[in-house]
Amino acid sequence: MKKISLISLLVVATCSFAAERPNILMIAIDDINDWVGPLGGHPQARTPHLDTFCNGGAMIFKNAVCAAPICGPSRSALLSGFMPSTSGVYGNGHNMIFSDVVKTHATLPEYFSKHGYYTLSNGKIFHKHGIDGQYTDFGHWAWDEHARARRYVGNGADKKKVTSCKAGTINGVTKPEYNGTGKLSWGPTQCDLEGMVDYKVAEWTEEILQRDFDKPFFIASGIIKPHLPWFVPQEFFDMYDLESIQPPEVKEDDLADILKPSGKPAFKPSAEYEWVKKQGLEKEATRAYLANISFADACLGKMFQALENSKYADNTIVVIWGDHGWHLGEKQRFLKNTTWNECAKTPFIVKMPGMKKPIICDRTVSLIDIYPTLVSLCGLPEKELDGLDFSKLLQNPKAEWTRPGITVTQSGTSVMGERWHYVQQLDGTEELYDLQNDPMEWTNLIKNPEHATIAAELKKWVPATREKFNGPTHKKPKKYVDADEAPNMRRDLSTLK
Ligand SMILES: [Ca+2]
Ligand SMILES: [Ca+2]
Repeated sequence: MKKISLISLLVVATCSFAAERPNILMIAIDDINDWVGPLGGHPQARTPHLDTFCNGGAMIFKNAVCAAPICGPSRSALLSGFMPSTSGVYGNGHNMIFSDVVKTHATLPEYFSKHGYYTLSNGKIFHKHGIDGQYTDFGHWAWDEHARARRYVGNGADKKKVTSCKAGTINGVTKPEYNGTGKLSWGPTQCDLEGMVDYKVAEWTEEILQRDFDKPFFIASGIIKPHLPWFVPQEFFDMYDLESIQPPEVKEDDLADILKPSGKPAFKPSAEYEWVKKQGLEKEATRAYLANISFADACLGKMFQALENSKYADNTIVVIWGDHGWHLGEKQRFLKNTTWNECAKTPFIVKMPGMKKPIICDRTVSLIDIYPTLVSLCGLPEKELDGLDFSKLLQNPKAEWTRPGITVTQSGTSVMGERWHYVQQLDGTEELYDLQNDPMEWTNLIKNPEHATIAAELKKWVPATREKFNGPTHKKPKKYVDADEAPNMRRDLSTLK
């Protein structure tokens, strides 16, 4: 008898509560660093829509980090709620559905489904994986409704204007001396804004926001740019004057003070960096990345407008995150997957209903904290996860916060404090930077005795153990199928914690 009455009480409580629960619009942006207006990472970055959105009321986390500085592991950590060191997901080849801890725990969207939300996604939210070389796992199994904007031919580059390191092509001209190794490529697309996949995701978001829902919703919309290749419509390249573009300042001997315990240099310049330098393309590369960010911003603008025009404008929490940062020459490299500032830090912005002005928060939150925080903000049952609930920071950005931001790679750990940044590689290489006086991380202070205490304090946060990944190796399928053709992998939510 007692059991029945408890259940009926819970049902009543859940129903009356459901009406007051906020909706969630979560927007992911792939490979975006802090070159956006609200973060000020590049003085020339133009993100008018994000600027307006933040000026209208949002919290901007200036020192937010990713759990891992590359797509798959970063997203897996955010969506599972478990750090790479807990799940064993360190690389893009590691599919979290084979991780022991993820097998028994609901992912973020599954947990919201399980507790009365209707969940929907489009675009890149989960990292896609091939299974057995046969079919594609888009993470579609985690959502009540999953759509996937399809690729269009016009999303490709205009061949007459493309630049590609591997193809040895610069501004449409191919010569043997242009050849390089690496992944950089950019240029205008054949289609305009309306033809782009990311714009289709924004249009889908707009349509969804016109629907009626009988439950609170959790919408996740994923923007792929500024992920390579940097192919966006010409109008976004035209927003920037090439001659006056300012590439990041690079110190040519920057890596000389990062030594392995053996005394040998721990890092060397990357192939992409050498190619850009040799070809004198610093300005072009910087402009291409900025153009891609402005394109992503245009897609964001469409979604912001759609939310504002909808009946959900006043009861929806908006969460915007980039999955990790990106190098554009700093530390003599391009791309991602490093433990430095440029890569570990990532844009992270939260708008709560009722926020009316931009609020800066300096606390070192992590994307791993999104899951427990949304659970708390939406009144779902508390769940044990690796992240911390930062909802108190949304009330008071100066509230106490003792944990640094921790970022784990296959080969090292970054421990980000508000001022000090400690980095350790598995081979024993260590770094310490004073971000207040040296934001570019040019001077490694690890050998400086007066900083030994601060280094030792931060070092305590390096994960003591690292789970190994036990799942099968990623096998790329012959063809990535569209989500609606992918097999049904939906999990029984009642069996998941
Ligand atoms: Ca990414
Ligand atoms: Ca240095």
